[in-house]
Amino acid sequence: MKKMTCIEDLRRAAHRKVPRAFFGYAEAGSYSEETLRANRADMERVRLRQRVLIDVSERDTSTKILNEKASLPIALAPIGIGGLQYGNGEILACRAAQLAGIPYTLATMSICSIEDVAGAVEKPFWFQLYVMKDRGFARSLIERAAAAKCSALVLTVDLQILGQRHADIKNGLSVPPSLKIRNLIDMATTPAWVYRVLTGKRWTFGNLAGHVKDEEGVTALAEWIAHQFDPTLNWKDVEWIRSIWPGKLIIKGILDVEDAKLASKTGVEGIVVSNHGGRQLDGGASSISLLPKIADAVGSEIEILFDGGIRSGQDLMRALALGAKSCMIGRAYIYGLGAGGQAGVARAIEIIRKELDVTMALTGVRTVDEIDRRALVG
Ligand code: FMN
Repeated sequence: MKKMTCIEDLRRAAHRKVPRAFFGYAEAGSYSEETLRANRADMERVRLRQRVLIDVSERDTSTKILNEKASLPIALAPIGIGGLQYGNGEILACRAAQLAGIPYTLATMSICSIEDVAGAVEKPFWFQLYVMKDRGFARSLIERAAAAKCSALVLTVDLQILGQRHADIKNGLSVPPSLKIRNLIDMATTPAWVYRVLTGKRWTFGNLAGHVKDEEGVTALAEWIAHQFDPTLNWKDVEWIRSIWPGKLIIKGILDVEDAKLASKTGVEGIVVSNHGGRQLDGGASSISLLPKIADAVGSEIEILFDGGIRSGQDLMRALALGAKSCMIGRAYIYGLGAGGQAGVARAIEIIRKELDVTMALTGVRTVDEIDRRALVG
């Protein structure tokens, strides 16, 4: 893994090792992918300010996220079917995060279930919730997360309806899934991937087991899920979840100042400024372009996390400078997972740690708390 010097190296390795359909799933944005591209393009436009002749011999990348110590201002974002990038992927990513001293978020739509992960790791992790039409199911997920001692609930609110990702349709991953001969040929070129996935704990949605009869198979399950995303979801549901989840609650998918103000009045501990990595509303703004306004409006009332387009420690620095207290990374670690399982995720985190450390030194900053807009040009 040492030869992997940047996230792009991990991306290329994952491209070789993960079958096309599943690598394409991780890469894709919705529709024309304008917002996906804007996340990166706008990130790169934020210019860091070079400072010199400041004693930066003692530097510290550690911080607190929601009042818990973290060795870096990042958490691993929830990634649906992450376990199909590498067998048992969620367990491996969670272990890498915990060894590195940062939070890991397990997705509702994970392959390994809440209980699979809880039974395989040492410390509590975060759980991401999609509130489905079947509120009894949502409640049962919350109860399972509490029983597994999850330390935060991340409520994703930007998927009341699924944004179309063309790549998934072309690759046979839409609903109903229709894997074609081409998928099988692709898989034949990645035998190590096939072996790991087939010998892993599971290869379908672990948290949803039992929701359709086993004999009805993956197609029925995928259809059940697609009909369960709930367009009626509203602020009353947030109140309801707040009333039944006693732990830390984070709303993920806020991209508007008005929504951020409403969120700050609900009693949640944090929000994630996010456009779901460009996978939902296409044609919308990049998350980095909206971060400063949201941070100015509610940053003193509620903890602000950020995601979208972070591929380096420099990007992390940009987001912190624009008002995020910490960030989530999605594809940056998923590439690592596809490239090398736990070691690949660990490598992704280490790459970002090193880059942040060097960037702090070259911008004259010694601690994460010191990072603010003075670290930027203009
Ligand atoms: N966000 C969720 O809240 N729940 C999910 O199940 C989920 N699945 C995702 C699957 C993939 C392959 C990707 C790339 C993102 C997914 N997201 C999901 C969004 C991420 O949590 C995060 O917001 C996004 O990846 C951040 O952008 P980045 O990939 O540029 O870092």
